Formats: sequence, structure tokens, C-alpha cells
Amino acid sequence: MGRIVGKEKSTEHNKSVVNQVFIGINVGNEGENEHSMRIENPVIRGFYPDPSVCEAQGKYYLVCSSMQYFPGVPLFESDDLLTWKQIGHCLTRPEQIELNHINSSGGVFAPTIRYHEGRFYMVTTNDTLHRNFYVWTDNIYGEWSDPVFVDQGGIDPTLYFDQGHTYFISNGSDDEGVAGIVQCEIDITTGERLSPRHTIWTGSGGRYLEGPHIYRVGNWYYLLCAEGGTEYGHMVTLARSNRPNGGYASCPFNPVLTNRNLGGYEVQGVGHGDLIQDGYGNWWLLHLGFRQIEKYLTYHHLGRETFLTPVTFTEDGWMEAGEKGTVRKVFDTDRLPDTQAQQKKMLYTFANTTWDLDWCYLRIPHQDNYSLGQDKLILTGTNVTLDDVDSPTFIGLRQKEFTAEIRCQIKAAAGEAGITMLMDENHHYDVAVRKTATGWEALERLNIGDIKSVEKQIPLGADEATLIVRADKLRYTFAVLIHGEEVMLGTAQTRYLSSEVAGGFTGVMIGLYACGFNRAEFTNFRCEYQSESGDEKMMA
Ligand code: 6LW
Repeated sequence: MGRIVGKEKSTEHNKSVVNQVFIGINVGNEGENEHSMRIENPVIRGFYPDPSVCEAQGKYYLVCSSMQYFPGVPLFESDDLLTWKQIGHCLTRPEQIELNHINSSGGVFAPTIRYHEGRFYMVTTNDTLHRNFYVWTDNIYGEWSDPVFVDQGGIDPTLYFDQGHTYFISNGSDDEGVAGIVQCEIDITTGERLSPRHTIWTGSGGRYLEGPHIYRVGNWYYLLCAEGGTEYGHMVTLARSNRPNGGYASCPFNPVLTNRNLGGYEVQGVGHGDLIQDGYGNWWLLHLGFRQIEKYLTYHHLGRETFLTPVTFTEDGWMEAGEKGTVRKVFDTDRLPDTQAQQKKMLYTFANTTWDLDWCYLRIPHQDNYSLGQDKLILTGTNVTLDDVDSPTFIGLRQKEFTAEIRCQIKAAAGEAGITMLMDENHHYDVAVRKTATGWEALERLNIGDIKSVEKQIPLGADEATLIVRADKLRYTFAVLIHGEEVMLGTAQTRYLSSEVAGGFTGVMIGLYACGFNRAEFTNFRCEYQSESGDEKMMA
């Protein structure tokens, strides 16, 4: 098991040193309890759903769903389960993943990462093509293999290695047509199925039984799942058996974790997760959840994010999770040394981000249309637009906090180039520089379902402008700098970019884009977040 590695003790001094780019979080309760530290959820912020985690050689590795975005399956590393640093993606080559014209919120669903006998495995689904596959690597910082397909359907596949056997588990229907958590044995070197597909659990009664993972703890094999659908009724449920391949009995206390009865609380939809034991023997659940925008406004637009919740196996062989089975946004724990500091990055620029780690494309990009410099991005627009189920010239970062100021200087040679706050092709707000018959203009366009409307156009004296987007929980505000003066373009509500309005499984991306045949230059990009603090103000 990995050891939690202590970091420098958090002090007033390093709180201010980290000001602009990072902030330390565990500063709230120093002195109150020598051995208690404060953890703030989500630990990975923005659209990073369906987390799966493993431990290898003292470090933790975590993967998430990526849907229609490329590269696929973001990969994170951590020393302590609190601060996660992205180190790569598992699907970096078009040969590994078919994404052409796949629908938004299709593509790459719920991956699992496992480490077995020196090799990492990542198993996932291409939901659009209904195919399950895994890739592997012996070097976590290197490339992953080509896909190995497995002859078992369903979604949310996972692997379980036990005494020379490899079990492949997903949720779907078995050879008899019984729906539930389905298992077969495979040959891990070839992916070949070695046994019939049979259902090992039909769940605790909630709808959408999914996200299975198997663990052995003591004498029990545990099957952890999600039920209730990935919305406000989401939950984590548990079953156990004395063998890995059947006989699973439902926990009498299911669901073991849910916020479905915490109406009005900011953290909702908690479920789908994976267990990990730290170096001190404590169990933790990395799982998804989302942050609703206001106490009585049941919308979320930042996507489903990754949360950390403490878990304990009890003497009767079942499990207690979180605070009486619920997830808190902020909680104190004495499980970790108070020398740890959870870090949050608050400023993103071209200089302090990495193109192939932080940024991503819509489906497989036409690489010739992107020139990714240290201080400058050059995009070549095509006739594919943000409204198409295709690969427009677009590169984006996930929106990670509600409150942000985003600005970028944009120079376009023709057509249109701008910043988009993008949920999907039918739900995005754009602010752009566009060529007109007589010159140039700055525009604000809202795209909400069937309504596609240019709300404001302001003539520009030049082909270049700095565009600004300000975000808070409820609104985006769009502006343009003209001769150093900020001119307001308009505002639009965040809720129309939410999952409740747009549907689907993703979250808002901050995209830079070009369309119409042109070459556009982007410089001085900044996305600066403000921290949200406090837990209880949205408690019902
Ligand atoms: C995923 C399913 C889920 O496959 O959402 O929350 C789906 N759970 O398990 C897509 O992310």
C-alpha cells in the first residue's frame, strides 16, 4: 500500500507565497486540533467524472471519463489523495479511439485503472460504438498500448485480478438475458473471453445499476456500485460474497453513500466511485458528485467532478462512508498528517499550462489547424462550426470554478475567432471577433437549444481585440476592450449551459476557436479563478 507523504506545514507565510497561482486549503483549523486537517471537495474540479483510482509504488493514479473530447481519459497522479496532478491521458492516438462524428456525451465512458504485476491497465467503453476495451502500459509516464477488445457488452467495465484469474465485469445483460452486474473471465494477455457471461448482482433496487468495482478486504469480496442514475438520486451501494464470481448479498444499509436527501445542499449527485486504501490503512472513496448553482436552483454546469470521502469497514463487515452516509464539501479529518497542504491552481495561462495535458480538442483534431506556441496559439478555421457534431477548430480547458475572469487577445484574418463557453453543439455562448462586409466587429452569440442568436455586435476599428468573459455562479458576462476601455456586450445565465438543460454527461469548457477559412492568433490568455469558500451556507 502507498504511503501518504507529508508536505510542508501550512503557515501564514506559504499561504501568501502561493497567492496568484495556487492556494493552500488546509489552513482553517490550525491550533484547534493538532492532528486534524481540513479537506475541501471536489479534489479534482470541473468535468472529471467517474473516477477510478489505483496505487502503485507509493503513488496514486486516477482516471476519468472524457466522452467526445480528445485526448481521451485524463490520467492524474497524487502522493496524498488530496492534490492531483495531471500527468497524461491514456488514449492519445486516433488509432486507440474512434471519435469521428460521435455524439456529444457519447464516446469514452467511465474508465477503470488497475495495477497488476508491474503493469497498468485502463479499461473503458466506447459507448457510441458499444465496445469495451482495455489498454495497458508498463510506464505510467509513457504511451499506452493499442486497444484490446473484450467480447462482453454493457458499460463501466472493470477488472479484478484474483489468484491467477482475471475477471472482467461491466453492467449490462448476461448470456441468459439477466440485466445487472455481468462478469466473465478473460485472458488478460489477449482479451479473449474464457467463460460465459453471467450476472453476479442485480442491485439494491435503484435504477441504473452501474460503475461496478470488486475488492477483497479481509475474508470478504466486496462489489461496490452506483445506482439511482447520475443525477440528484445518485448513490453508492454495496454487496459482498465469500467468492469473487457470484453469491453477492446486498448490504442491509444500502445506500452506503448518497446526498439525495440533502435538498438544497451544494453538493449533489454523489455516487460512482472507486475505493483505495492509504498507507496508514485508512479507506477512502474517490467518487463523482456535482455542485449545484444555488440553494433552490437545481442546475449544475461545471459537470460532474471528483470528490474524496473517508470510508470505514465496520466490525460487522459492512461499510460506513462520509458523514452518516453523506458527502461534505468541507470536512476535517485526523486520518492524514496536518503537515499536508491541499493545493488548488487558480490561474491558467498559455505559459503555465501544457497543451497536451490541460487542453483538449473536440473529437479527433485536424492537427494542421493548430500551432501551439509558448505564448501564442494560432488556429486555422474551417467550415466546421461549434454547432456541428464534428471537429471544429477548437481547443479548450475545463471550467473548474464558478467565479472566473477569462481574457484573450484575438487577431483574426477573416471569418470568426473567439472564446466559447461550451457545453455542447446546441448549448454554448460565444464572444468573438468577426469580419464583416465593411470591416470588423466584436459579437456576443447565445446558442441555447433551438435558439441561436447574435445578441450584440459592436464595430471594431481593427482586426484585433481583447475579449473578456466573467463568470459567477449564475451568469456569464461578455465584454470587449476597445482603446483600453471595456465595452459591455451582454450577459447570459449559466443555467442554460447546465446538464439539467443540455442533458448529457459533460461540463462547460472554456474554448478558443476559429471558424470560416481564416488564421487567427490568440495571445495573452488568462483564466483567473476566485475561490469559493464555506460549506454550510447552502445547507437546507
Ligand atoms: C457512466 C455511468 C455514469 O458510464 O455516468 O455516473 C455514465 N455514472 O456509470 C457516463 O459518465
